[in-house]
Amino acid sequence: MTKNNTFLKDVNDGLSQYPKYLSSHYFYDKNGDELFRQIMEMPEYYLTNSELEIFKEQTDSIIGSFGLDKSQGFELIELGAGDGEKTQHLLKRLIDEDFKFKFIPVDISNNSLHQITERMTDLFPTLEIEGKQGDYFYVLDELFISDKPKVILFIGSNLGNMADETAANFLNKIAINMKPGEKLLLGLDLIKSQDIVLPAYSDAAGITRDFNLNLLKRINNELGADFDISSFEHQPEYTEEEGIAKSFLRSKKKQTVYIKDLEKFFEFAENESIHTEISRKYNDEILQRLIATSDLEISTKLLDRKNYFADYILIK
Ligand code: AVJ
Repeated sequence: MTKNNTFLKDVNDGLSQYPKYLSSHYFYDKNGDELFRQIMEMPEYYLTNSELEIFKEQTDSIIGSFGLDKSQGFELIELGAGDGEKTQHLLKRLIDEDFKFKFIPVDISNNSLHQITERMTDLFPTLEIEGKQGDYFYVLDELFISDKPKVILFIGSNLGNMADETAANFLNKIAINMKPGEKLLLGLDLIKSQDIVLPAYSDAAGITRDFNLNLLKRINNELGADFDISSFEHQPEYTEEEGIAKSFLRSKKKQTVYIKDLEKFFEFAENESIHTEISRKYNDEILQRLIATSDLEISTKLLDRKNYFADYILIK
């Protein structure tokens, strides 16, 4: 099936079920990539700065936790690399300290991959870099073909977009590919109070709103739908008890939407919402539960000064 057919099928399935659902996976077209970059610069979106602080100020602890031998080459694989803002601090220190390694950023977006490759090549002319385009869920096996030692980075709390069962399966899939002693650096946003988390998903400038609504624009543009964007509203939810930020698109009125490529109408009741995203927040117990059936163990945990975010180093 072609990529657009998968999109078409997922949209059909998601809008035919109750409650309606669309995967946050589809946020990231060219426009969505740009909006997410802007979200990361919003003052309310603390995740980026918290993890950036860890990468800047605890670089030596991160590298120490990898337990690498300088004389031996290794591959540094970053899943969902994005713009590399945080990773550049790690790369710089590894290069300064004379580690021999190849950097392999993996991203679904060719656009992001191109930008990160350009950025890192500019910053570090001697860096060996080889990007890999694809959904990390599916390209994982191909990344482990070489027998070079590996360090895997999966940062930015990207895991949080997966339901716990999917996350556990994914971590297990990574673990199966790792060799004993190899490390996975997993960056996770921590459970904390609503007054901190909720604004991160409802910034005052409205970028997160546009990011969520962009999904409907994409369906209009790519599948010939007639969503009236202005009659839908971004609706974020979070409680500390549950620890999961959720985003919805709420229909402000009763309306019908036509999707040409499906030759089908979809009805929306007033206030009916489409569930579009989960952003799970974590603590040690939840992570322990996710890795319980894999061969991974927590070896190090690094926190930012506010204790908002954690980079866990997991060892197989
Ligand atoms: C890229 C998955 C970490 O869930 O916090 C940001 C995406 N969604 N604002 C997150 C996102 C709305 C982000 N991750």
